[in-house]
Amino acid sequence: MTKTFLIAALLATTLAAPAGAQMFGGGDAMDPFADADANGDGAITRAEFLTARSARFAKLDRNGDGAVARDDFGRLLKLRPKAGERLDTLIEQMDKNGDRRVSREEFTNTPPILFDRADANGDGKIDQTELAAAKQRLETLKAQRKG
Ligand SMILES: [Ca+2]
Ligand SMILES: [Ca+2]
Ligand SMILES: [Ca+2]
Repeated sequence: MTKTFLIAALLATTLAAPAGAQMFGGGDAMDPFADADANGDGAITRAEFLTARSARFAKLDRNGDGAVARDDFGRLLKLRPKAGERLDTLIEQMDKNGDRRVSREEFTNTPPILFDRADANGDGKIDQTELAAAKQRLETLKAQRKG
């Protein structure tokens, strides 16, 4: 497993615990595949994935200042300091200019590693079987972290 994939997976799961989901008003913003199938044909194309990711940025940037940073998660981080530590790590990895904030450009320019991993047969879309396998891998990662 590549380091980059691990980071992407952590980003997808770090704040996905139920407590976090309530804080964010639903878990969709944290699920990299949620609502991605825009045309409802049961498969997620690369374009659909990228569009969904872009929309997710807007949800993560809760204070709407154009960057995802600690101040977007103030209340949650007080309740869950460990989530805050992980968030710091993720910001470090995605923050290319070192201002400790992940701009929309930094967020969306990250290669869609999760998509490429999930598209096991490389046909440019994630079908239901591949989606189930990808979610299973994320669950396994989460379980390992709780370890
Ligand atoms: Ca589709
Ligand atoms: Ca923000
Ligand atoms: Ca595929």
